[in-house]
Amino acid sequence: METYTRDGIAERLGTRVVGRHVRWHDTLASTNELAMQLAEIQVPEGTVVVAEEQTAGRGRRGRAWVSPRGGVWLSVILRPRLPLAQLPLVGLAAAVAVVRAIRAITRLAARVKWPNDVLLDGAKVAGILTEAGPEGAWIVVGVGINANVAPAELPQDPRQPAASLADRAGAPVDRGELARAFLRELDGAYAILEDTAGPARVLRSWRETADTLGRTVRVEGPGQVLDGVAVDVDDLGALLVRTADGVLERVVAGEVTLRGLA
Ligand code: BT5
Repeated sequence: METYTRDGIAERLGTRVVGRHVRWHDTLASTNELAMQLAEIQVPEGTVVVAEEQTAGRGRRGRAWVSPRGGVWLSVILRPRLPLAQLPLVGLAAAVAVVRAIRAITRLAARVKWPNDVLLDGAKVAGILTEAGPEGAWIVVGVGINANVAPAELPQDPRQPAASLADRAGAPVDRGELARAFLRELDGAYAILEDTAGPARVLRSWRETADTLGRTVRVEGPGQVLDGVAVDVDDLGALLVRTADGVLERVVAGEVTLRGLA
């Protein structure tokens, strides 16, 4: 039975915050765009916006996110009681939640590329876009997972190959199961994040699922290109890269290309 429906998600979740309200749309420009408007008009925390298809799906820094039917495209509205500087941890927690959901439902060994891309054997299967309101009053966590998207519908960029779960698993993925697994994982991580020891625990789980650490990387932009070894993330989620001259650089934003094992 197809449970990737509003009721199929809303009625079976059993979460604390995430997914308390679910808004279902056939077509939207972008679930993040609508979720940000809803966040501004004070809809309850945990509201999830889902679309079967996005006509103007957004990636980071103005890039487009290809979102045909068959994927899981959703946004979660949160109001974290966290200092502004710690908001990036919400994105890292969401990436871990996506990886765990994919592993649980498909058994595929997904991993995270810093900060929050989800890869399978180097191909991008999911992406996360977090967008925050003034003073961090709210944050919208937008997640796109290429669940049952035909490979031919995905972007063909040799620098960053894309893949879908169905293609890699050899069978269609149950999107209801996948979305519920993700929302439950995010709900758990979100509860953890707000306790005192939470950020450290979230970072520990991020490190366990990361593909980036210990690798030779190139980090591009804004305004710089850096080559080095990704040694760790700091307590705010910034990537620490040791360059050839031994300097430890702290990266808060940029595109990482994985080169090889250090
Ligand atoms: C991301 O951006 O990875 C964040 C994507 C977030 C999408 C979700 S869907 C629900 C919610 N509503 C939205 O409007 N957005 C969020 P970035 O790292 O900038 O990656 C974008 C780049 O990935 C593009 O420039 C393409 O090269 C590539 N790309 C685009 N669509 C893709 C897809 N479906 N699968 C894999 N790669 C894709």
